[in-house]
Amino acid sequence: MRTLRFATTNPGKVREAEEYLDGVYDVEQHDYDYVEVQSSDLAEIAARGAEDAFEAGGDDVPVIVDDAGLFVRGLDGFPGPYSSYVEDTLGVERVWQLAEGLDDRRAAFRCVVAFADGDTTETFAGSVQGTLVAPRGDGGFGYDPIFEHGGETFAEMGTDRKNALSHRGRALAKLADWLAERRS
Ligand code: ITT
Repeated sequence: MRTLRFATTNPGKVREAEEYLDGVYDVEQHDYDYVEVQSSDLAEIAARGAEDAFEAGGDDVPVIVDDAGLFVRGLDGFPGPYSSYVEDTLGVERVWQLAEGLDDRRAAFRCVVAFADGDTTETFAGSVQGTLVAPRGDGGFGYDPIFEHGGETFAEMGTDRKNALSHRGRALAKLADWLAERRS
């Protein structure tokens, strides 16, 4: 089986990619804090990150990087590209407290998966719409407990079901199709 190296500090992302690419790619985590360029464009952050992580790997193993964020409509897209910083500082419970007072609690998860192998850099985007709710469920990671889609929060779903609906699942589907086409 071919190996894809997932450069991320977040094991939750790796679990989802492993399950999605199961049997086709061996996904190994490189716990590497890639250089995040200052940008509001997830694709630019992910692409530069994948190139940086590929160089850091020092071999020929292709690398993927995933840059994601939660975009809350009633907060003009906040926290967006700053979602990681906001989770670390405010925390998910306080993001819910901010959202609780809003008339419009719709939100989207967006993600861009970038692939780099030294020759080619490609990006694949995915997004999913949902509504912010009081925290429920103990699966998933990050903002999953407050993101509801189809009556359930992402933290109430198994990885399989989340992958079938989620921003990351959609981006991974595009990556998998592209990789399959490239091999044929
Ligand atoms: P790496 O950059 O090392 O991959 P990270 O967790 O910092 O790890 P991001 O910057 O892409 O990754 O993540 C942005 C934030 O959004 C972070 O707080 C995540 O927990 C959260 N997040 C990303 N994908 C998510 C998902 O599928 N469900 C819930 N929260 C998610």
